[in-house]
Amino acid sequence: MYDDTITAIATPPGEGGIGIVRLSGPDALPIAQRLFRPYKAGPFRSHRLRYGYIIDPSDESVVDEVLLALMRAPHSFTREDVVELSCHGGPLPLQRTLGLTLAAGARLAQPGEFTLRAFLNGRIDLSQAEATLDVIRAQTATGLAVAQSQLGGWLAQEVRRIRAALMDVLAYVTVVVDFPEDEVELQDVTPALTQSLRAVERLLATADQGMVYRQGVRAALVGRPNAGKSSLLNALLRADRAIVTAIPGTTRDTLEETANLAGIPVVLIDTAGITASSDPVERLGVDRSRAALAAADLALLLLDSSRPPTPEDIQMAEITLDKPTLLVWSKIDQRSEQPSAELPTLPFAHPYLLGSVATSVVTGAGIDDLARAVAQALLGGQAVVPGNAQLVSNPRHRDALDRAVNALQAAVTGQTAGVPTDLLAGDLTTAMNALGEITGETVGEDLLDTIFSRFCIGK
Ligand SMILES: Nc1nc2c(ncn2[C@@H]2O[C@H](COP(=O)(O)OP(=O)(O)OP(=O)(O)O)[C@@H](O)[C@H]2O)c(=O)[nH]1
Ligand SMILES: [Mg+2]
Repeated sequence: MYDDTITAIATPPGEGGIGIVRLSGPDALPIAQRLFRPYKAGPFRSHRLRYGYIIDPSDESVVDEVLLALMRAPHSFTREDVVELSCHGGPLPLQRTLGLTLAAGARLAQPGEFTLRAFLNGRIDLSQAEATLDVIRAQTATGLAVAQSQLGGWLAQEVRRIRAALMDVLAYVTVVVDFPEDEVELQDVTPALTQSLRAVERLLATADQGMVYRQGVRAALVGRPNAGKSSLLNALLRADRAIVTAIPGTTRDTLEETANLAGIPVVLIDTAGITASSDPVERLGVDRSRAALAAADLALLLLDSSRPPTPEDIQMAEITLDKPTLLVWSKIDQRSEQPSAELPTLPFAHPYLLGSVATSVVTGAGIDDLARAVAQALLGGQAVVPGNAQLVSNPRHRDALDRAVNALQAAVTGQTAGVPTDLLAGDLTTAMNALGEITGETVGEDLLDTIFSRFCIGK
């Protein structure tokens, strides 16, 4: 437990209905009482609201009319005494109230310090602390479900269960190594190791999908001028974001906007139609388009379905050859053929072509199909989120699971090959430490600093 009391404005800057100054630490209530004048006299009880005023003790002036909430340790977010002062949500009342808590003896909190205390005081583990940030930053409902699920602690429980099983094996191995003269009955630990290995592998197998929901992905719209890229961007966003005209070369600069495609936050990048033009401005745009494509996870290659592919189309298709690509036949409302008539095929093989969809921004045909196709492409064909949303979604966790798998594989291989038992202890310790990094049982201060510095002040 800490002996100092921290304070911060917990709500975002700007104007709002209310804004909250939060205090946590042993002196949270005494400090608050130095500036709070209750409307009615009476005791301060935990989890009860008190109505009153913030008073500047230097001149007795009223700073704001507020509600004070007291949450006594250990029944609070940090497991310390917490006081929340709900002020009017303007910069001045909040800044002045904050200033008065500082003058009364509190210290300004570091970014993420409330959550850090919740972690260090054992209320949540590190994966739950990280999940609080994911909840705040979730970009889609599915991303939020994944974050809430992790906040609920399933990952921590699963990791602890696997660590406990490995601890049993390690204890046994240690006895065999340290006290060989004792007649410990030799057991085959391979089945226990294999079981743990499979459990870690099952977690790891969810990570690619989980990270897509948490972090989102980047998809670049490419195609020759006038293919309909900006129109498609607007249709997927359901907003008139990009300028659309019948003049080829309308889009000069790349433009990014996040769309929610089947629960995945997808940053769509509209690009300038790449041509061999000598117009210097357009050439700059073309360079940016190539850069946008290079940094994207997926290419949406647009071909105008109402006319046969041109050499420019082929040139465009060729620059997508090293990217996972979805082919989009645009403007199907303008085709002279029957809607059921076959679309032309690409006149060459594309090694990473994941499928094709025909769309029209005029009739809306194919737009939802395209969103689903993008999701399918990004999730390796498994677009179904489990009902409990239990997916590993953090690269740090994936990296730790990866190292645990490697160490456990080495342990299993070693056991099978009859490697001396003391070497097994090393692999087991490596695996357990890697798993402990997820829950925070085996992390150093540097890593904690890195993780919590990404939080906002007041969280
Ligand atoms: N009928 C029809 N017209 C479309 C469709 N999509 C785009 N267009 C038209 O095609 C023209 C070009 O559309 P844009 O979206 O600006 O094309 P672009 O690929 O962004 O073009 P640049 O920015 O020049 O590279 C405009 O006149 C659009 O109205 C469609 O699905 N059906
Ligand atoms: Mg455009």
